[in-house]
Amino acid sequence: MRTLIPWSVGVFACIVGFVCDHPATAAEERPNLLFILVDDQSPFDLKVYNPDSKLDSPSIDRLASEGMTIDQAYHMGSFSGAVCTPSRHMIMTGRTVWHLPIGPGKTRHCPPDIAENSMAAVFNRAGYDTMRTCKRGNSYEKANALFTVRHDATKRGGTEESGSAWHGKQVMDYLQQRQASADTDPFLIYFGFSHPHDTRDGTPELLDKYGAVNHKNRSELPAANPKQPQLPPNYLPEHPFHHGHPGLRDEVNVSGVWERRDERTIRNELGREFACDENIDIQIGRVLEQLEAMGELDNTYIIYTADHGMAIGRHGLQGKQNLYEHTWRVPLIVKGPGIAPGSRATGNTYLLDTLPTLCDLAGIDPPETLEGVSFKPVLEGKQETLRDTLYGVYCGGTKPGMRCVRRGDWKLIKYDVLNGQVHETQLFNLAENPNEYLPQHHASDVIELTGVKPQPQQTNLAGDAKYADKLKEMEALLLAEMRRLDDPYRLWDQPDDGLQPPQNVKPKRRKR
Ligand SMILES: [Ca+2]
Ligand SMILES: [Ca+2]
Repeated sequence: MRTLIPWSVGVFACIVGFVCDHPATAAEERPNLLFILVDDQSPFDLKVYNPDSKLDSPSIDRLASEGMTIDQAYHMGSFSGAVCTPSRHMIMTGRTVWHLPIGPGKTRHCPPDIAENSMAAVFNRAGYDTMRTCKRGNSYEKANALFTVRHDATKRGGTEESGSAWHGKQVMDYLQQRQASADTDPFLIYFGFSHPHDTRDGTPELLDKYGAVNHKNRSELPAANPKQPQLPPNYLPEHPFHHGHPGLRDEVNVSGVWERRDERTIRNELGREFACDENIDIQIGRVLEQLEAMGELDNTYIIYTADHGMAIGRHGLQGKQNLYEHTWRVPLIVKGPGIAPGSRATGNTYLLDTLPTLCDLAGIDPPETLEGVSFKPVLEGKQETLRDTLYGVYCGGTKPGMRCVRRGDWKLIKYDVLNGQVHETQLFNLAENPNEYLPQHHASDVIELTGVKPQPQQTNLAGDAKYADKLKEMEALLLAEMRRLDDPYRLWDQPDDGLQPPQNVKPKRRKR
């Protein structure tokens, strides 16, 4: 009950000889930080972003009702099919996508010793206790290794030991050990999960709740079940043109889905996703209760987010390698001291703003290598957004790949893939068309499946002469962002700027 009666605890600490020059007061007490990162989750799974969702997530709902929900949080993108990897490097270093210690920018645009300014390093130096649990791999190992206590393992099974409960247990054990040893140092806990990333093996109870099965037989469809989540409103049986990454695992080889996009397959997979989502929510609930019991909850900032979103049938896609809102956006909910309960803000944040924000919340001098911006002023209600313009990239397949830019209600996506075979432009007004409906969503067979009949203006507006000026403006904005962020590529209808784009790295030949 430290936050309720700091004086008596301070005196107690003095008597038994802990750290004690003088009793700590609530104002002096440095906050704890609990950073929760789930693997592959669209914000639209969650009721706080999508009131139509069938997902039960009482713990996340609680964070939202006691804290702030940020509506426009994004990851900046990826130059690799493993979108997790650059995303997690951005989280760890607070640097932009082309300025990371991996990828095309690593030699020209990133200091060599950046791990020394990554999340755990910064907080260790500031006297925080740092602890981490997460999946293994597709991440920034050099930065992960710096957490003082670390329990990483990939847990995507449907049991306590093999699933999300294992990550929950690591945090519970850690908190209980702190309690037992009366450790009063502030902590930074990186509470990562391996789910809802596939394989989405849920627990039997939760699979049953969402009418899903761990479907393994490639030659059969999973059973239909009315308890399964409905098809997403922007579901399509196939994407209207090739996404540009042939043979991409997430689009052709996810167990239970493979290349199928039919209703039964997608609804079953969404049921599996929800079973995994709810299991994560249960683990968060346990940890919140433990913090409350320890008297630490009120002095802890809790940040909930995902490394990127996910399609699962939206726009006929299955994976995380696209720039539609369901995948480019991430959930971001923050509860903690000074944040108005039940508040919302637009935000316009990136995941690479995480480390600057954690430093700001903890009152730590941020390292000079950060390129993100603290969103603490947004959390305090002093500012609605951090920036006007948001940029996104996916180019883990054929180059130069996909790019997008958003400003206000307007969003542009461009595709330059398959060696010039695909040149596509999409322009959306997200206030009118938040689900990014395309002409294909207006087809009667699609409407019959989803039950959603989009309005005529809810479509790709790129070819509409009425919006020619807006299109030009957004294209100029995209080019300006590509230049500003050191994007090493240019699209077919952009000046080449004299760049020599990086060549595709050929995979190393395996020795026999
Ligand atoms: Ca991921
Ligand atoms: Ca300690």
